[in-house]
Amino acid sequence: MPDTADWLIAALAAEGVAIVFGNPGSTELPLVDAFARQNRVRYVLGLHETSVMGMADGYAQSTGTMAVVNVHVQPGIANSLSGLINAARARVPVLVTVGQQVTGMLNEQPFLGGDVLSPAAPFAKGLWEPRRVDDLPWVLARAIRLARTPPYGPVVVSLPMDVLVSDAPDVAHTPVGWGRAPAPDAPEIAALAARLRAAEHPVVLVGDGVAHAGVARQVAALAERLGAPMLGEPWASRVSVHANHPLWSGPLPIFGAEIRERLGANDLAIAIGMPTFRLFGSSPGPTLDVATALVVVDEGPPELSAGVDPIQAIEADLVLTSDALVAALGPADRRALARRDAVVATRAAARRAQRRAVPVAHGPGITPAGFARGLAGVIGPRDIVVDESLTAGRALRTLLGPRAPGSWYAHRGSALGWGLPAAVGMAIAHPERRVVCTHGDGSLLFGIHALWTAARLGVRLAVIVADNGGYEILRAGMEGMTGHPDGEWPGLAIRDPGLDIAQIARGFGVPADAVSDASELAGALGRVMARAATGPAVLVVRIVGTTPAIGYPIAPQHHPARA
Ligand SMILES: Cc1ncc(C[n+]2csc(CCOP(=O)(O)OP(=O)(O)O)c2C)c(N)n1
Ligand SMILES: [Mg+2]
Repeated sequence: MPDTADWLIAALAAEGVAIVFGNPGSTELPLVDAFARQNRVRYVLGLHETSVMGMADGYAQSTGTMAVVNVHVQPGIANSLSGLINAARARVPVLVTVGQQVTGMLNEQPFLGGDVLSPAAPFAKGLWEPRRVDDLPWVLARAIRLARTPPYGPVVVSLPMDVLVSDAPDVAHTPVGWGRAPAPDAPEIAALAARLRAAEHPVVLVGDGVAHAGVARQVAALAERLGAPMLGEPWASRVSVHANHPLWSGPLPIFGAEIRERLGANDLAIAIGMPTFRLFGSSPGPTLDVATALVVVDEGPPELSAGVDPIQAIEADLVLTSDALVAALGPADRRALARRDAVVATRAAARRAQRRAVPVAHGPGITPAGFARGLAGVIGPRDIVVDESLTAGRALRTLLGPRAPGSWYAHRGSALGWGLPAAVGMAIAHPERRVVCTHGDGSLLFGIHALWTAARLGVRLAVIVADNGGYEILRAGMEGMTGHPDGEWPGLAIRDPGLDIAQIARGFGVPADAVSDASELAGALGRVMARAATGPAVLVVRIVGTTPAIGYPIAPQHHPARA
């Protein structure tokens, strides 16, 4: 007679789940045993929960499916929290199952039990602990449906051991499919179309939600009919609209004061599929000038920051809403065509200037710009790029030029250690494509365990590590905060001893090289890319030179060190 663990795996298979990413403990042994009894759902082991969560995140983001994770009791969920933060921020549907002690023992504070839900509560859309086997079917159905209802996000289900080893529920799981946001109201669409038509200088703000909903074409059509520039949200992690679109004008900045300035000439901004606005920190004054009206369109309640007050908010399905808006707007009028020509001309010139502004390296060392230039020379349009390279890769996006949706992913959450595991998850999902992961040395260490899974599965993955000996972004932030370019601070450098990342990678079973001479960079990059055609490979690039000072999350005039 199959037990509940078999039932659970069959239920996941019925939902189209092909892989469970996990790290087991004794509470998970019945499940691990059940995995061995079937071949519909694969168990992929990660050696730390940061890797498990990151792999699931990358897998889900790049396939547009829900990922499933299994971790071990309180320590497992505790180690998963950084991944939950990242998944929640990036609106990734992930079902996290977590082992639990026998329910009857929970009040005794036993070794393997405790509250596994509360730690995840700030990040999960919903959390459940079925205490009777009869509760598992409806809990699972509700959890999966909620994760897959926009805005997507992680959900958590605790799996007590006594439930897991019970006889299976006598109902088979019926797939719950995907939820959709409601259709927009026709009068709302008409009112918005009228507003957009009346605007003198409209601008379209494009969030990651556009990529999630697959409405790049409609959003570009909207911008074309308005003759309006398209700007990406701050901290975008996806290519929402193909960046070679002539109206694409790059991302918004990350401070409110900068956004106000950037949108200062626009009397109407329409923000689609994004928070308005997720800021890096505080800056003086409001985020939008009174002359810039805002309209928000998203699949859930608008995520507004302080003082941002939209004149209209539509909470509805993005496909239906953008289709309806394009239809309601009709073809571009003369004013829109004139605006379009002006935007196209300034954008083309700005793009050329941006590329020219990336410094050309001189001397034997590899500078951040040299690193980015080298990479841009070897990354192809079909490669999937996963970027957590922070300062060293800053120019990469500009130099790479336009990327198609699904070929560039960046870190959206704030918890380091997403990039490498996410890249491994994407490489598992897309064996037909090469994945290129660009990473900082400091951030790499947070998710380093994923290298083992990459080696174990032999995925086609090139990991290029910018080794600048520490946390350069924090040093640049310290320079911005204190005005001192070369002070000595504790906690910002990884030196004495430095890391031998190539050696660490080899320890995980991944071939690795290091390069420090600019004249050897192109050759070394060529070799790691060639190696990645058949399995994972690492190249450590030693970086010289610093990056310019960056803004501190509290504007300098509020900080005593600069006052
Ligand atoms: C889990 C977690 N811990 C700490 C931080 C703070 N933090 C942000 S950036 C950073 C350093 C990143 O260093 P590296 O990846 O080497 O990039 P670099 O700044 O050198 O370009 C740190 C420690 C964080 N964001 N997440
Ligand atoms: Mg670094």
